[in-house]
Amino acid sequence: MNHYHITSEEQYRKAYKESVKNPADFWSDIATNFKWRKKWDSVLEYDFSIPEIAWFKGAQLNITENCIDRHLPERGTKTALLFEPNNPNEPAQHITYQELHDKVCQMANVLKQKGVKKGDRICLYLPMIPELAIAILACARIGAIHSVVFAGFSAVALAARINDSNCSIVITSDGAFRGNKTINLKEIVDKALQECKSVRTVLLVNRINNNCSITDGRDEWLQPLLDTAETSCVPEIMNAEDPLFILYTSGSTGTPKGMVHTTAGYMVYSAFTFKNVFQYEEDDVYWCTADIGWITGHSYIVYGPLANGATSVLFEGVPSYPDYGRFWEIVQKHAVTLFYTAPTAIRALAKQGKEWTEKYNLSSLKTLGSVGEPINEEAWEWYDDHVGKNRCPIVDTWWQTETGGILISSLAGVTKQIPTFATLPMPGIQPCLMDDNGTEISFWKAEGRLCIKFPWPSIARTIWGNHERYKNTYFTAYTNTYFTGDGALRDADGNYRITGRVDDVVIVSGHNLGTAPIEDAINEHPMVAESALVGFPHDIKGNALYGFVTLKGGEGTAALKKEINALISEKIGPIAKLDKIQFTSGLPKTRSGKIMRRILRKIATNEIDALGDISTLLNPEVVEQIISEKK
Ligand code: 6R9
Repeated sequence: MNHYHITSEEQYRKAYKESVKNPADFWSDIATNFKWRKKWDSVLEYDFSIPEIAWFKGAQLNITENCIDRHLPERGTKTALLFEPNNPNEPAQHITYQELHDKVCQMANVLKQKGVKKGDRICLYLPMIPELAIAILACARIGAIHSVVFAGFSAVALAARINDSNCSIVITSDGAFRGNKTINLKEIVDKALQECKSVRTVLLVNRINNNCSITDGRDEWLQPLLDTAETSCVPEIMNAEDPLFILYTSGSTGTPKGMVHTTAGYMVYSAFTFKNVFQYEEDDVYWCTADIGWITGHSYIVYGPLANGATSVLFEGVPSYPDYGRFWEIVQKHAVTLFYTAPTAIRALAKQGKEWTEKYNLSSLKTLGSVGEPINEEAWEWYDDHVGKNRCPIVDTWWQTETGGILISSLAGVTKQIPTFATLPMPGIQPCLMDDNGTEISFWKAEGRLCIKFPWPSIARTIWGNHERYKNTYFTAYTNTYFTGDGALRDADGNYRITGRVDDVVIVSGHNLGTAPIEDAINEHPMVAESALVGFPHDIKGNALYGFVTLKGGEGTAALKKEINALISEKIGPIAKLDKIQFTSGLPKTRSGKIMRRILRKIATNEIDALGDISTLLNPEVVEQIISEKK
């Protein structure tokens, strides 16, 4: 039976069972929903000890034929990308599948004119504008490997990523609109390229009409080249395991890891999960608020939705501009039915009160999604009450850059949702929990380190240029198992609740202390805005706890430290009391809102020479300050 669209809990159970019992049959059935130039010889070959993983070996295809061409007969005039600009007064753009086809082909032809060949790496450093999605697809059309770098990253971070994979071309823009700011992207690129020898051409999108500098022989405006390029381009025939893209994710040692995703498995899995998690139907208007610079944007703005022939909204701006009603205004304006965002955005918007959600008509919404961090109960309830009006299922989707697609989530309205639980694995996903001794926990109700025992089609195949690091990071902690780096709790029915990164666990006097619940206790103090805990070596206890605490106002006194520890004693127990408390004006955070405990850990252990690249942080300046104020 073909399980491409799972519509009942019973069918989910059946599909899941089949996917575990006979993965090859299960995935080859799913794969028949796509267009192949040549069928595969084998569905899966793998060996986690090398590690080597190959899905649909021997098959040939082009992912853009699946995301664009095959939709043209029936959906040529349907909107593929719905672009909503930063400025609400600038008209939205509806780019149909036919137009997308033509634009992608033109961009692909320009790249070819510039000498790009299959396997070349192209860096895309662009704001959230249609050209970014088009450039991604243009690379895929001709078999070039795209490496998207989030356009909020600094010149240092950009240069490191360009150099790591030796990109020959950078596609960027003169600038970006972000809320009430304009950002001079070209200036950042110019600075980065002083350190990059591999780049021979820079192609420029004109977005903000500023007078940016042009380096003769290297920089060229894109539009005139596009205008004269053909609107058809024969797709390059790719092997199933040819690399599709590289996407950098931060690692615990500080240097970014270029995760490599390949073609066929990634396509099949991102499309399959998009369809089922969101229960996508033909007339849906789907909006994922992530930036395409993250994996969420790759899989669930571009590839997954387009492979299903969906209408995908691309939003250039921010949730707070021109005011905190912007998201809800867009939902109303485009009658969005499926909405996917992050807990950090939900919390930020909840803080602004319900006047904003009440001001707009949100009745088009059918399903809500969350991704990026554990969603706390308060945020979950607010999302459910004020956005979903208690009538939209919420899918809490757990996955990673490395996994390529959603691994654990409910299926909207089909399987049960439980607040703060990601719930059940997707078909084909075999999670397990490991105890502290590295043994798989055999009973259901348990807490441990989350691993995946069996490959799935969209698992990253390597780290660009460093297969050894790939092996060490994901496949050596436990034999024959992919280690996620996350901790999880499993209930008696097999539902998973992700508790956070396990590197956020500190062992104090032999007690395994998760930092999250202690931070929650600290944050209950009325003066505390935020806190982050890390471990540092202690002669007797092995490790002790170091707390970085930011206040809403007022002074960080010795008396306040006492109050904080009293609160921890009361909520968690005296074992969890902090040995050191440092009051800070802020905490180092990633652009997606994750606190960088790795940096705080280095500060706490006095390893400030080994901080790694901190320029990608939202607030790098806060690191200096924390170091200088440390006693
Ligand atoms: C997709 C994405 C991956 C890490 C992951 C985990 C955390 C993501 C989550 C979640 C709890 C969820 N995470 N989704 N934690 N519940 N629904 O975010 O990829 O940027 O690589 O981050 O994010 O800790 O290991 P990436």
